[in-house]
Amino acid sequence: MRKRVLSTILTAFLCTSSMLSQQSNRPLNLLPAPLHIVEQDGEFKLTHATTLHFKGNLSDKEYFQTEIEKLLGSRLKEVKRADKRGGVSIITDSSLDIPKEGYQLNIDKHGVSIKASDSDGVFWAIQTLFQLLPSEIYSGREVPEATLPHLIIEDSPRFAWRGFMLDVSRQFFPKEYIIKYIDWLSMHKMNKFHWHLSDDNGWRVEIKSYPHLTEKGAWRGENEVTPPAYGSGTGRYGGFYTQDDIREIVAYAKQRHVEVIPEIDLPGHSRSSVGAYPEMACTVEDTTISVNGEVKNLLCVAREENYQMLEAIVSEMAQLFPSQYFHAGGDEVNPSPWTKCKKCSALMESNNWSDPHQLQNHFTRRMESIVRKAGKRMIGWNEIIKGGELDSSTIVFAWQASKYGFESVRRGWDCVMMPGEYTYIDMQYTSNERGHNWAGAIELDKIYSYDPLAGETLSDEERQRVLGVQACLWAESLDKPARQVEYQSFPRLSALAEIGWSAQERREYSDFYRRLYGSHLNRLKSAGALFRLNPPKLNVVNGNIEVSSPYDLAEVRYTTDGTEPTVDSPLAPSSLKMEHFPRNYRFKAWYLDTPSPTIPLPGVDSLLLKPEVEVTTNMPERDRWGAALAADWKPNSYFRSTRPCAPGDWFNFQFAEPLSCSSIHVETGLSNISRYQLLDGVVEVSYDGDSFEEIAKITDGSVRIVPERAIQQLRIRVLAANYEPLLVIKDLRIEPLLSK
Ligand code: TNX
Repeated sequence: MRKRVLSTILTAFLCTSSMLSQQSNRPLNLLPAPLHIVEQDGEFKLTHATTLHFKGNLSDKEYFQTEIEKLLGSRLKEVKRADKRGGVSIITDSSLDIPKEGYQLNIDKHGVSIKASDSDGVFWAIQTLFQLLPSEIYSGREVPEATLPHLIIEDSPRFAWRGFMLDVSRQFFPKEYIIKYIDWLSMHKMNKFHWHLSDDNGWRVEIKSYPHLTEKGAWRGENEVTPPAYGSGTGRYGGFYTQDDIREIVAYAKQRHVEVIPEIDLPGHSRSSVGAYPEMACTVEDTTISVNGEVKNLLCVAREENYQMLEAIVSEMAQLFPSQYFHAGGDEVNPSPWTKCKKCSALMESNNWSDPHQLQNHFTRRMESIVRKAGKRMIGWNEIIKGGELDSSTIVFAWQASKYGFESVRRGWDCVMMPGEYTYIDMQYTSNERGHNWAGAIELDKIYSYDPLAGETLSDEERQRVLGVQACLWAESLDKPARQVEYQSFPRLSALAEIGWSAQERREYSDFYRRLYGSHLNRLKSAGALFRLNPPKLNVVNGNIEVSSPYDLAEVRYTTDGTEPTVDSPLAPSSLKMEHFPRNYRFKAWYLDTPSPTIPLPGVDSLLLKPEVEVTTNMPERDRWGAALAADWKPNSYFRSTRPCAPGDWFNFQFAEPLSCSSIHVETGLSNISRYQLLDGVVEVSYDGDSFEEIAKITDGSVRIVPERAIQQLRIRVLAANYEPLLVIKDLRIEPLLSK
């Protein structure tokens, strides 16, 4: 038999036919890339007649059989001894010399053999095996038989912590949705689900001893204890998980080898709990606005009853979550209310503290002992290393930068790396897509390029303390469009999975990209996950538009009239002559029926008109965000009111000369996260400089208007409050008259 030692790096190449085929074929396109793989000629057929010899954790057997039954229509017949004529043998044996979570997988004419020294290893081997099967293994649709390629794989993870955090406070995700995520994590060999269960905008875990936390604290709205925010609008918005829900999710995750780590975010980001139990806050009339725009969002750290309450909460949660870890938050505390609070000030004085961070450290130390008493190890966001020492068992989550992780391991604490600029998948992919951007845009190659150990020389011991890596998905901008949460996640989580699992020397972006487009997107699709497809790349050279596809044979379609391309729009050739008004070109790629974002030609913003204009408003202005900023033609400076908008408010643009144009895009609010928008208003124009007529309604932040002739003024008029702390008005985007 011809044997070839192959690295997936050399062999994986894009093969569209395999992407679309029903059978698992080469290239294998395993993701995350395994440590060692030897591909061999030949195939083994998995059929109804294949037997199963299993030694190990019965939950793994049950999982395997259930999934195989969905694929083949029946379970494999179980036998006492491995069937040499062609069976599946799965053996867990702690005396085997196989690293933790690692496995050996052999497929040859005798069948499939999986060996591991622990049950995790068996489960990850099963995930590899599933990637070798037709993608129906993920959709649960039946196929008559499945072929598996002959091969030898030895595999084990680079890091023990391969995590994903989901914020369910800013937006609530129902139980069924969390369950889907658990499946999607486990298919990527990701093993930690960090569940951000409380924040300013909602407390999501039922606590029997403090029922108001969810009865009141889980709901936002006009007359609720937490004000509307992040697209929650005027109605009552929210939800929570009952203790039964939690037990169900935790058990489901356990069977999929995903550990669920709960977080309640304290002592900042506590608007929802303080709203439910106001006595938990300092007794000051506090108007401090937190980074996320909330007031009264801090617990009093000097109120002794708070610690009794937290002890009760933590001990209830400790029963629900078998994980050894408990995340108690600690991020973004603005200590100003503490400095105004008598009790907190007295605590500082009696300890001779001069820095409010010492108050936070006091809180952290108290939480450490509460968490320890409940039998758990505490985790906190990297701010907790500021105010003093910590218990040696505490784990630091480095989110602001890797350097905080490195500092932690040098000071003796374990850390998990999740620097915002690489692993915060709430960031937008590119500057014209939805998402946060405080840590920059994070395209797929950017997240993939992250190496948690790069940039610092660590001793062996320090390196061991870097437990791994995690992606975080904050939910402020996930309210729309539907399933934006998946769009933000995939395929960036696929990249993160590989950072966590694959040896650094096995990682190469173009190889990852080929495996992703060659097979893995198809797996995601079968598993029911929406993903963001890389858009085509465009270049304008000497009047020619050059179009490069995101992957070979991708369908790229385009329009020339500014409308959204559809599957019926013409296919774009790789080079086309520019024959229309540049701003009216739109391009879009498809992967099967999944579209990429729509891309305009680069550089066309420079064609927008910038006429002389005077702006006025009745709304109070603040120095740094005055009305004039809505007419400086700079996209990143704009008007911010100092209060929520109210009926009757107006904002006026008076043009120095009558303005002729083809259209005007009127935009309120921040486009990337759609906050501070006008949700009920009108746009009026004045052709004669005197009388106004309504030309459009604004119900969703922005609108494009097409004036009939030259206009002298444009006015935005507010009809209703926006239930936001303020209103943003951005520069008009004025399109010149069409030449074609
Ligand atoms: C920072 S990350 C936060 C969150 C926000 C996030 C938005 C962290 C510990 N705090 O409250 O949701 O930025 O990206």
